[in-house]
Amino acid sequence: MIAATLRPDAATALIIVDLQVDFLPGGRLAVAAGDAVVPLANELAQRFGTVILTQDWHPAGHISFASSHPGQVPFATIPLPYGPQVLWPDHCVQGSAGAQFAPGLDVPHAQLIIRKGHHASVDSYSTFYEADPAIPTGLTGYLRARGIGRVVLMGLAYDFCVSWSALDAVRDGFETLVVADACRAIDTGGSLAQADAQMAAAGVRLCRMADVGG
Ligand code: VGL
Ligand code: ZN
Repeated sequence: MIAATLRPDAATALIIVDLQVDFLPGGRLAVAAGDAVVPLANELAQRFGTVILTQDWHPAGHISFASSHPGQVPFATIPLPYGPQVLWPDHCVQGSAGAQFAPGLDVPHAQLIIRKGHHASVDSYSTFYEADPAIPTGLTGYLRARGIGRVVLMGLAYDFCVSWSALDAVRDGFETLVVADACRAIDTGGSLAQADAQMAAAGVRLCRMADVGG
């Protein structure tokens, strides 16, 4: 881990990734100890003026659901036109209880919610680009228009939506940090080791809660 300290300023945004009921213990795609990061999000958010929430937001029958592919099972990987796709249990269906934010999430000053994965035939782990990288969410333009040059990410899951978002943030020229102890991973098929390697190679900096000043 590359330690980094930072003081959030007007050019820094916090992005809280997918703290939703379906990713918490008891949810449809539960991340182990995912609930542990909810209070960390609340605490971290107090240190930032610009806070963005992301929300996984799939239509029923989404292409990332194993149930949409007869004979397939969750956590298998299949080829799709935009690349390999891990198949998941049905989760974060638009408007469902599981798609709501974690009950303990308390970030009333968040200014933007990015919903992603809403195209039926394209998944979107990243909050910047869908799995088809030709489809942007618009977040880069929003951040640029507000003079944001640095993003700090935390949330669920470290090895999917957090790391893919971090890699795209670097690609679009943002200084990018991930608060590692405020994330939890799914870790399927080597995804955790791969996320670590890709983020290190791309120049994503990892830090801890204690490194983020107020
Ligand atoms: C996520 C798998 C499927 C995530 C979302 O939030 O990391 N993972 N959809
Ligand atoms: Zn999803």
